[in-house]
Amino acid sequence: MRVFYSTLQKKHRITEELYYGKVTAYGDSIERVSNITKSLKKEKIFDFVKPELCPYEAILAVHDKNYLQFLEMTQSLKAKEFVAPYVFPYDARLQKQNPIMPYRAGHFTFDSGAPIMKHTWEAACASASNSYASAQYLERTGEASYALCRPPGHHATANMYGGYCYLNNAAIAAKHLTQYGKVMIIDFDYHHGNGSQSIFYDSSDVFYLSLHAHPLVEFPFYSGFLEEHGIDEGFNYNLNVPLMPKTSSKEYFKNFEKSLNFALKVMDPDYIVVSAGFDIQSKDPLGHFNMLEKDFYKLGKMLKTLNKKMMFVQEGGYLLKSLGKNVESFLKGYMM
Ligand code: SP5
Ligand code: ZN
Repeated sequence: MRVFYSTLQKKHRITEELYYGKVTAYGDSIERVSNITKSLKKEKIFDFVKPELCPYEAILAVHDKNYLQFLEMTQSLKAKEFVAPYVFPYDARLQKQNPIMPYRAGHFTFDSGAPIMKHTWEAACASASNSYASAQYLERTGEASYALCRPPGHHATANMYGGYCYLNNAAIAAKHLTQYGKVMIIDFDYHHGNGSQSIFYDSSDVFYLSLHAHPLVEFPFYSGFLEEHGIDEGFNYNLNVPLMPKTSSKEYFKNFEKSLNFALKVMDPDYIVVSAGFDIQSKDPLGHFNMLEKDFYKLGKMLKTLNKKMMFVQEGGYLLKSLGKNVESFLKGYMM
């Protein structure tokens, strides 16, 4: 299987995040990618490819122009500078005044846990180039591939970053594929993909299905509830399955199969983009589900039985000890 990955992604190096007012270690460390590449490179069945930089238009198809201008501008930060807003707009009418300035970054984020540094934009573009390349490859060859995206993407909305995400990699891939057919996003990250949901909330071109920890008790708190079904054209094209922390793998699979069957009755997609978050693994520092290596294998196998054109986009997953092995197990489950 092809793995799209670029070393430029490691230029986004953040050490700390603000969490409940306290400075803690940044969850999206560069070791996450090293860990995954190490596991996959041991196997001859994975073929690493550095993608071309994806066209600006492909990003613009998902994100607002002034948001992208803001992100681009942060390249002029000094080597050790970070953008981390502490003030957030409380009135939409006040937001319009020249928001493209570091001290008005609160305009473009919902979260104080995702700082920006000099190379964030470059790394985010490299990361999005993986999923774009996967989408192109899927459309041209029908072959599945794995986009080793980091920074991840599913929390990024059209005009806001947060949850370690700046550009929505899965949405960029899905949007590209809508030119060729109907698309379903299946998101199994521990956290709800509020960005992916919001980007396609009023559209029936992309069905968004997500299983995640209940937003009453987990990040991103303000979205991911069962009642969110989509609006206008997109009504019924959004399905959230919030599950309580400590949900067993057995219960998880039951919910997965049930919700997937329901989604497939609403839409028979030509393409499936899987937002693969491995923070559902047992003992993940950010997650409280209990998926083991063998469960990821089973999950991959189950997706294979759908017999659809499919691609995989890396999202979360923070337990370094297991991350690489679980990614490998999941992809092997799909391949074998
Ligand atoms: C892509 C993805 O999985 N994003 C998750 C973002 C969650 N952000 C809040 C997590 C804060 C964790 N840091 C504190 C560790 C406490 N043990
Ligand atoms: Zn997550």
